[in-house]
Amino acid sequence: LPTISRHDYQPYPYQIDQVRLEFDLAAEQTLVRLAFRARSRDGQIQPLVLDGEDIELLEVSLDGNLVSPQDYLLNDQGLTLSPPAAEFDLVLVSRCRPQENTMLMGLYVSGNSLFTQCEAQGFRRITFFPDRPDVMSRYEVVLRGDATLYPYLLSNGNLLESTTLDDGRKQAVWEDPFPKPSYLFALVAGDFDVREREIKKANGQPALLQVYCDRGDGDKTEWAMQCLEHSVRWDEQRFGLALDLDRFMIVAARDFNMGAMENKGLNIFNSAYVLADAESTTDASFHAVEAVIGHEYFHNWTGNRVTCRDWFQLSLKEGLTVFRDQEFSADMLAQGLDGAQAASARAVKRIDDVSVLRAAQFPEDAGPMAHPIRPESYQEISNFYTATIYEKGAEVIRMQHTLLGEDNFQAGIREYFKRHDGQAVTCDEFVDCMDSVYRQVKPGQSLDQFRRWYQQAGTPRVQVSLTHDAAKQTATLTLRQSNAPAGIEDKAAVKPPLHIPFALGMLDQHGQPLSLHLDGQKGETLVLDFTEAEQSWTFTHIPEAPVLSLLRNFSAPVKVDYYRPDAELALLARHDTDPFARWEAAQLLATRLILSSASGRTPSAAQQATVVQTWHALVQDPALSPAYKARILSLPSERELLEQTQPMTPRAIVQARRQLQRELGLALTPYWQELYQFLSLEQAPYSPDALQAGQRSLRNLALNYLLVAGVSTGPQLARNQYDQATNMTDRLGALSALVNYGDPEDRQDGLDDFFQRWQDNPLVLDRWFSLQATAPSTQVAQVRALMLHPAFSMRNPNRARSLIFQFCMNNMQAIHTPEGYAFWAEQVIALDKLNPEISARLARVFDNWARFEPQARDPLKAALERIQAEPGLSGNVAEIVNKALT
Ligand code: B3K
Ligand code: ZN
Repeated sequence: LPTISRHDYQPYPYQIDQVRLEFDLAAEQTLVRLAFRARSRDGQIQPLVLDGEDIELLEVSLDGNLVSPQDYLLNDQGLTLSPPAAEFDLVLVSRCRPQENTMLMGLYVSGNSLFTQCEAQGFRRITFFPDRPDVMSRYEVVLRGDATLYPYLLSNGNLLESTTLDDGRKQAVWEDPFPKPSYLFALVAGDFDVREREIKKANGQPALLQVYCDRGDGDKTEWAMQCLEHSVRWDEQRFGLALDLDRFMIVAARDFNMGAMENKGLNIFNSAYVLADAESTTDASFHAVEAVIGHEYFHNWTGNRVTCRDWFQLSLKEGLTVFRDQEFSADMLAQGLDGAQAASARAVKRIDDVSVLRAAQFPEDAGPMAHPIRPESYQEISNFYTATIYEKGAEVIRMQHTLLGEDNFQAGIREYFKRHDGQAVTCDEFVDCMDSVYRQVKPGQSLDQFRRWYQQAGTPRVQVSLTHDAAKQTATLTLRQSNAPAGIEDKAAVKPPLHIPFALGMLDQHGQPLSLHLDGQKGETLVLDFTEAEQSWTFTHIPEAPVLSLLRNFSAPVKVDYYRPDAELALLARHDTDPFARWEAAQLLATRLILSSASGRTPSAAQQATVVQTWHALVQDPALSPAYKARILSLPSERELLEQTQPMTPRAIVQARRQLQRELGLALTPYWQELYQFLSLEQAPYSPDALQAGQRSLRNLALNYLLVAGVSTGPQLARNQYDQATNMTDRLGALSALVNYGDPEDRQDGLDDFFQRWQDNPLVLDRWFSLQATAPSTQVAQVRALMLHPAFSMRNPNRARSLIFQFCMNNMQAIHTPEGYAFWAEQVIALDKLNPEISARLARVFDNWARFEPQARDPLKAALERIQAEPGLSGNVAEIVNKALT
């Protein structure tokens, strides 16, 4: 497999201003006619290299002259031509076969419709083209297809005309006024329900918003439409960025590799992130729809108007756009609240985002695929749509936001669009813009050192120590940072210190917040510029030894090491005014207890009592919002806990976590019951708003504690909740409690009933598969049986994810067995034959095999070797497996 290096970047030798594409669409075969005029950038005639994969070349002509096959070079990667001049016209006809396209890259069939997915390198599966983000052109697109099958023919930009041809087919002509890279091209052909809304843009001009979905699902797109309108408003108000098109379309597809795709003016979505109604959709999914609709919409500026020069710069658009969607969601949650309530609402979103980072990105940074947010090399770009590029990338943007503050950050954003609108740029050029503002507001400082975040892989560790001088009334804080080698490229890496914005506060021994004084700065929270390997700060006006509240709001993506007694964590869990750090303290208390019992030590009675007393205080705290309370009373996820064991001991973690759940369920039974009853009282009409969603999630948490502890009233509460539910959060919450902790009869009755109710709704059926995939009672044999269920299909990524991925990732008891590992390898191989991009994601589940306990290591290694030995393995999976075994 060839490795592509960031430093090998060369600009494309030709400029292509205008592209015309004509499609004769049909599922079995589609004819594509491409025409463009190319102009050499330096006036020299150079070979014209066009990417092309899995498509048939039928005809090519240059300046009107047919080129015969002896005069071009065609192989499985593309076509090379010898242009007649430095400027010339090219016309090319090719054929592709959407029906046979199981990779879901390029033009493919989903349901009865045709969809495209081009990012990163799918356009080359549609036609021969320089399929790279720095070649930007204006597109005119003509679509022709059967009028009955494809009454809607959609592409990017504005609809110029829509006609019926003499042969009865439909034809539509689209023009996108903005130059774009090929990865943002899209077309859709099919029959849909459409929801429309006309809005006024910031400049007073009208714009048409449309949401398309399968016929029959049209009543489930109201929420998506609302989210889209909120996204437009939010980007106007918070970022000053207005919709630049007259029409903005979202189309839902049942078969989709990822969440969604930001094609200019024609976003194509996994239907899981469009369709929503109270009956069939959980609160969490409502919020996921909002986040993804926001994300794709925000790409219209951060990604589309300014795009990436090359794929090493992917985080330029993804990190920034994730940061934007996180802020959008937080602002929506905090809407109408102020002060501590708003802070707590935003903290809930922050907690959820940090949990994702820790469960998905920290392990990546500690495994063989570790890479900087701007990678140095890759073999298969689709393997680099990672938690590092997205989530850590967003943290790196967030740190710039923290260093600059909102107003200066927005000034940096304005500078970015002033300099680069319409261009394909690098991460460095983004930081240059932020740096230009930073230097103005912080004379003598710069973001030079900060740029190391783009170069270093690995999760830095920060060690904390504190001394207090009672006589001088000072507290001296010392921080030490280190970033161990990460990934297979990083063996001997020199890693100079990073610029870490480290937010902290202090409490006195009674839990009262202290006002911090440091070199003329004063405040309850201060952000330290932590730039050296070891650095100290002395705070004045501190009469007694303080309790540190560290890394407030998770101001940097690092791990903090600080030894302190449980009692201090308990104090923080009850009193910290920073809601994130407060949650963190409670989590850390529980984590310590779980990790120590997982490692075979019996936790002391005092240690257990501290956790129970803390939970006791929190469950009764009237000041906490329900959503926040649900977070702070939950135990850390298995994945986050596992990540902290060395070697990793999955089965011990599952048991130890379950044991603490049981203890908390038992010790606080009356409180869970009371909470449950109290939250069952109000029955306002369903809304996914923060208050209602918080109440439902807290009620489900209480129900889970009751069931896991075996409290006798639990199952009846769950059965009633299931039967009486008017929304999916209640229904699924009850069913999942029964499936995970109930007796076999309740489990089976619940699952059967759920199937009967929802068998015609694919997104809900995915839940039915997931529930069973992750149930503690499920073993490999049950998963194999479910794979034979008529509703199961490997070809639908959502279905494969709901059963196979959920089982391999989230059923630790069953997957960590010899049969489990063999099953995983078998499914990676099976999936690879259909859809390598998805298979490579499954392969990644155990790329960190070497970190597991000895009894897991050998069979996991054997399973990886089994995959590696498979003939005809895709480049996608090969890259993962080879790196894992290096
Ligand atoms: N930009 C797309 C990613 C699609 C990549 C597929 N290999 C989704 C997003 O981040 O918005
Ligand atoms: Zn994105």
